[in-house]
Order: sequence, then structure tokens, then C-alpha cells
Amino acid sequence: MLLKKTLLLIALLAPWLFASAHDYQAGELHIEHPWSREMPPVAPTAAVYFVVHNKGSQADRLLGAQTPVAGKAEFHEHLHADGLMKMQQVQTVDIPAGGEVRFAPMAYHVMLFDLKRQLQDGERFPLTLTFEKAGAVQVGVTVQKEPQADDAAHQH
Ligand SMILES: [Cu+2]
Repeated sequence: MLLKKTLLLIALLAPWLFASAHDYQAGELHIEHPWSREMPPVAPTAAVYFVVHNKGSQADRLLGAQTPVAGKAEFHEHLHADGLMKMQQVQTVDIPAGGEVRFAPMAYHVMLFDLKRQLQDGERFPLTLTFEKAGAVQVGVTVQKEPQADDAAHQH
């Protein structure tokens, strides 16, 4: 009896407990916790982060991203060159078989240009990611003030 009640309680609480840890499936790919940091109202750009796990035996490749909230979305990587840190556009991102690629601050990110409005803490906006093999998948990007919830979500 007690066990049943406990399970029921967990089932009821789970959506709130894991509200920030959302994920998506596209074929053999698993896309974990897409998020973006809230930017000041005047900021013309924002960045989107997530982790792509490839559970399959074939490599895949991220070819493009699109969202209705921005005029343009590009893949960027961070580089250290001559003691400086800069970011530069990459056309595609390889997702190795059985591996994972982390889009995170100071690493790969999806850069959004020509934002049509401020993205605010707590909202979720759609982003379509197109993969060479897995095809197109729409994910929901959660806007957060801080990255902590994301870090916590990955401690497993
Ligand atoms: Cu960038």
C-alpha cells in the first residue's frame, strides 16, 4: 500500500522535478536539454546549447537549424588562436557513431541572428535541426537565466 502511494506521488511530482530536463529522439539520435540563456532586450543574437547522443553504429551529420524566432541560425565553434578566443561559423557538425557532441558555452553552439524579440526566462521556442541521416527534428528550446539547471540535468 505504502509503495503504491509512493509511486503515485513520484508519478505526480515527476513532471515538475524534471521540467528542465527535456529531450528528443530522431532515429538513433537523442537530443538532450536544448536551452538558451536569456539575453538583454537589445541583444541582437543568442546561442542555443544541447547535447546530441548517437546511439547508432553509423555517423550522422548536423546540416542546418531553423527557428521562427530568428532571421538566421548558424553553427559556431570556439577557437583559441594567438591567446584570443573567437568563434567561427562551421557549415556542418559531425556526430560520431556511438558518441556524443556537446553544444555548450565556449564550445559548439547554434548562433541565432536577427532575433525578432527578446527571448525570456521560462519560455520555450521551437528549433528545427536537420541531420543528414536522421532527417529533421523539431525540439523545444528552454530559455534560462543561468546554465546551472542544464549542468544538473547532465549529472547522471
Ligand atoms: Cu557564435
